[in-house]
Amino acid sequence: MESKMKVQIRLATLSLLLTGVAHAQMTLTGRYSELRYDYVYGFGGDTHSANVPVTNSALLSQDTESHGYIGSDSGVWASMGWSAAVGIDLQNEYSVEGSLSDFSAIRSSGTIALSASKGGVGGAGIGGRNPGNQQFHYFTVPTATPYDFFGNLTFDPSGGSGFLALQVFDSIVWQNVRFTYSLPGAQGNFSWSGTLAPGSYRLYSEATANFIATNDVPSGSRSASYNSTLHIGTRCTGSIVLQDYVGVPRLVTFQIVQGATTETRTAMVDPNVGTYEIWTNLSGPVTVYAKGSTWLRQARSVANPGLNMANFTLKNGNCNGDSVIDLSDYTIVITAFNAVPVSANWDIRADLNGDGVVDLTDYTIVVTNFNAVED
Ligand SMILES: [Ca+2]
Ligand SMILES: [Ca+2]
Repeated sequence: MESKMKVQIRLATLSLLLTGVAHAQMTLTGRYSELRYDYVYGFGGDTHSANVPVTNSALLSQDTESHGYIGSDSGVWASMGWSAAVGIDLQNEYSVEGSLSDFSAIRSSGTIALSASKGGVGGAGIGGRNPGNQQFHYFTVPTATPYDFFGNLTFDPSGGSGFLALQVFDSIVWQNVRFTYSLPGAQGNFSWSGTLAPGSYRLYSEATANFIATNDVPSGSRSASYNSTLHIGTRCTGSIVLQDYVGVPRLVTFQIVQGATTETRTAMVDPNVGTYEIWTNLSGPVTVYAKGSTWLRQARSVANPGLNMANFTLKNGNCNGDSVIDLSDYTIVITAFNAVPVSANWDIRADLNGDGVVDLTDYTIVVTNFNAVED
């Protein structure tokens, strides 16, 4: 007879097999933003200076920081006029796709732009540095996971610099997994892929710039910017047709379902391109659902998520976005019939084909697909 413990182990193994591969959740554990600038401008007793940091470590799913300064002064010294001026704009933002405890992407971007000028004996200098425009995003990876890291870094080499780094903590220091210093000129476009081992990681983004006006170069401006997207998980692609539609790109929501686990992802779909790209932390058999604002949800069974995993053709006519095309949708089109965006009865949900007018074309879409239901 088997012992009670052996039976429990067998049951645990069985339940693992039934639920498939465990869902690996990526957790954003920390965030830090700093916008810092310093300046000196003026002359003699009319000199102005400061070193201003603006920091934020609130952990949110998205945030934007911006800060700026403009200053100028002028005067007369020994019968000669002088002037001095500085200006700076700093902004950064980030967002995670998914939730803080189960994200699939971190997007980070930032800019710095500054200028300084002087006349006569005046002096002016400004910098966004130490660090300038900086962001950290800390996260944990529980199991070996693929990633795609792409973006762009630009700066004026005569007075700016910056970098983007994907780093892992080796229990003593942060080590670079990917680093834009490896790019030609240490800037430009980059697109890297690989696999992250389990561990603690951070995305480190920074841009700096500075300019000091001199007698030789009495005025000037400098700038730097970065933007990056870090996708965690397996990249999944396929074709998607937004039926009966000619308008601008639309957001499609995907749900990737395995047992009790559901991941929600979104992708902008350009009807002229007709493809999608999403990332998942699931492997093994899944059901993938795709749904657009006025398109019915469609389901596809996928043996293993990845490239070319499933193609969708979404049926249009679901004005109210529920699970069926019926009288409610018909009524929305009839109520807005003949409307254009400036009309009193305009309802964007009724312009099913996205051409800017509610007319017979939209009516026909509802009538043709009448009574269709979602997967
Ligand atoms: Ca409906
Ligand atoms: Ca229309």
